[in-house]
Amino acid sequence: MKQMKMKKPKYLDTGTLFENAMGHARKEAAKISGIRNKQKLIRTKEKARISLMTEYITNRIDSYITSFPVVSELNKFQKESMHSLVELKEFKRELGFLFKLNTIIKNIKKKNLASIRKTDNPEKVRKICYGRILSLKKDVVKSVEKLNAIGKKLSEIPEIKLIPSIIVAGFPNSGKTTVLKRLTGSAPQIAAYPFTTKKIELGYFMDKYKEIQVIDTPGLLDRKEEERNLIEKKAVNALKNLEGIILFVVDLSENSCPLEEQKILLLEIKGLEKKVIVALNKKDIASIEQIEKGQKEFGEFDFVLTGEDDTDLKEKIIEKMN
Ligand SMILES: Nc1nc2c(ncn2[C@@H]2O[C@H](COP(=O)(O)OP(=O)(O)OP(=O)(O)O)[C@@H](O)[C@H]2O)c(=O)[nH]1
Ligand SMILES: [Mg+2]
Repeated sequence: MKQMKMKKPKYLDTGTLFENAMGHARKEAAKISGIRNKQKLIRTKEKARISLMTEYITNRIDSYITSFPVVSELNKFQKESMHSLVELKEFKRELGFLFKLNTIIKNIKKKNLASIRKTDNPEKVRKICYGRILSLKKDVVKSVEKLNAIGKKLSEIPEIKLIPSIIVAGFPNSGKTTVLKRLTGSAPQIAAYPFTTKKIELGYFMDKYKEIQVIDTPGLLDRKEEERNLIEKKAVNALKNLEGIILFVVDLSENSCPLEEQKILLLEIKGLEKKVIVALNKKDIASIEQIEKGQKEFGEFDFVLTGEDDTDLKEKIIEKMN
């Protein structure tokens, strides 16, 4: 199954990184034997400790750095998702800073391995080397902590499957997530207040042997792009940059917003030139007048009355996909 994969940043625990590195080096170096000349044995062990200790740290930092996604390799949806979650400038600066610190550690290793060959006090050289590396610990920890927080935010970016999809959109509180749940059985948070959904949620249902993906988005208000909040921007990003049929959910009961205003939002979304299905939702609590008004107001679109049971909606989706 093809998927919009994105690298998942690793989490690096710096709490014990340096101490573990030293412990690991000490233990491994202690195993070295078979050198008769005592002076040579000591030198070999101290050399090994420098290499093992530094590599323990730099290998982990290297694989940590490369676990982060490369912005230039992302598609538009992922790039915009990243934008809405983290400050790109700060992210790049922090990653660059950690890379530099890692290079410094590698250079300290090289320099000290060179001087340990010439010295008659290898233990002293190893201690100086450890001291220099430990003096960088504070900076490494600070940088990794920032990157760990960034990585956690990035893990929110959904892995969208590249299969026939429905993108659910509409005003806050109109019932989008409820529709997702009724269609797919998936159960993200549903509540009677606006902006319950703060990120994109996915669900799936089967049409015979074909899997259909339902992409639930946060609520949108009918307002200018520049006035939209970060949560709304996630919805706009999905609507613009993902492939699929838009399922516009209308709150017939007008609890959250009058039908006319919901229609204006839909007309704006229509401009994206994607296929649209309208779900006239909450029919169970809407008055007959509201239902009639809804059918008239949205009559120019392919619509289905929904609430409680969404069998008709499923059929409409499948029909529209073929
Ligand atoms: N009676 C009735 N209530 C509904 C229906 N659909 C949703 N609701 C209720 O409307 C409220 C909002 O539902 P959600 O599914 O969270 O709405 P949403 O559009 O996802 O909201 P945001 O994520 O905040 O944009 C909840 O209290 C639901 O139980 C429906 O068909 N009938
Ligand atoms: Mg929701």
